[in-house]
Amino acid sequence: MTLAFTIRGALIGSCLAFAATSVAAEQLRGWNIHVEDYPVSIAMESFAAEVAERTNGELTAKTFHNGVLGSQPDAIEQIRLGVIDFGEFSLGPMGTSIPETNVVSLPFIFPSIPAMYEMMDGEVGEAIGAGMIERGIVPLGWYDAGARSFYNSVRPINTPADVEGLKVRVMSNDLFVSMVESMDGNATPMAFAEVYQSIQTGVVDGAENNPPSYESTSHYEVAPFYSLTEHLIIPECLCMSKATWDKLTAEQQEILLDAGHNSALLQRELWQAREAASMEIVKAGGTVVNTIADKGPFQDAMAPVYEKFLADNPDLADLVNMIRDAS
Ligand code: BDP
Repeated sequence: MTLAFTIRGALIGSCLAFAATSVAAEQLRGWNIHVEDYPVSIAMESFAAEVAERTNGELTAKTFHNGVLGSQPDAIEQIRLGVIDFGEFSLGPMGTSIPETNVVSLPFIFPSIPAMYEMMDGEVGEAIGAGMIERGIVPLGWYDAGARSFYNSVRPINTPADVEGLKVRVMSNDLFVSMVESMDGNATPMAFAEVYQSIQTGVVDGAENNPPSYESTSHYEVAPFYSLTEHLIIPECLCMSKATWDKLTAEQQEILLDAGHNSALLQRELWQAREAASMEIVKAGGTVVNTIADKGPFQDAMAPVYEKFLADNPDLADLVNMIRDAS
């Protein structure tokens, strides 16, 4: 099953029915939190170029990189309202407004990154996409964000006990707070842009992220212990505001879906190279990287996170099981 095909599956009966018959030339405004040479950013530029070319300039797309249009939680609300037309988001902070996206924020839910791709390109992605569409966000392509690991300025983490007492910044979503608290750490939800200074000034001891974000934000300069727990594999999404989407013609919608699909393929390829390059940069910068000999104790420590999530969201148990059974 191809990615564009499954997203079309989620769209059938909802968005495609709302196509306009004609629109005036329009420039779409796009949100991106990352620096310009980041894999996400390059793929968004390629998306914009394809859209402009294939609509003969009738539809253009301008991406505002570096988070200049605001923090991610705010941008997610703005895209739902149609204030921002498109953007590239982690499904992590989407969980507070779109419950289905929360299943991919459960620690260790995907056994590997290839398994995540396969599931997001199939039924799991379709179910999550349907939840997003219902709440005003149309997914155009699933992007890779690798696996997130802990880093801090105090000590390497080898077991859950090493997290005890550490002040850890998390993305804004209660799931990540309970993830850290289940290891007796202190979790602080905070905007991405504030993390560097907060580590530097000791407001927090560290955070958790994938190698490209750890490197591109220079967090490694202030939190030089990077422990490869790989506890979260959270896919990302190039998405469109449904309010904007509904104003486009069916032909334009098809072009956006295709361009979104193509940009995702490019982004996934760029991601692999950037991950390796980022690891080299942080090591050369003096980061102490450690692998985790046994991730079992970390996985076991997450039992209360799953229990609470399933108790609070019984209707999402099927989706959680769909991922677990496919693993
Ligand atoms: C990065 C994601 C970005 C998040 C950031 C974070 O690509 O969308 O905002 O993590 O931790 O990996 O806030």
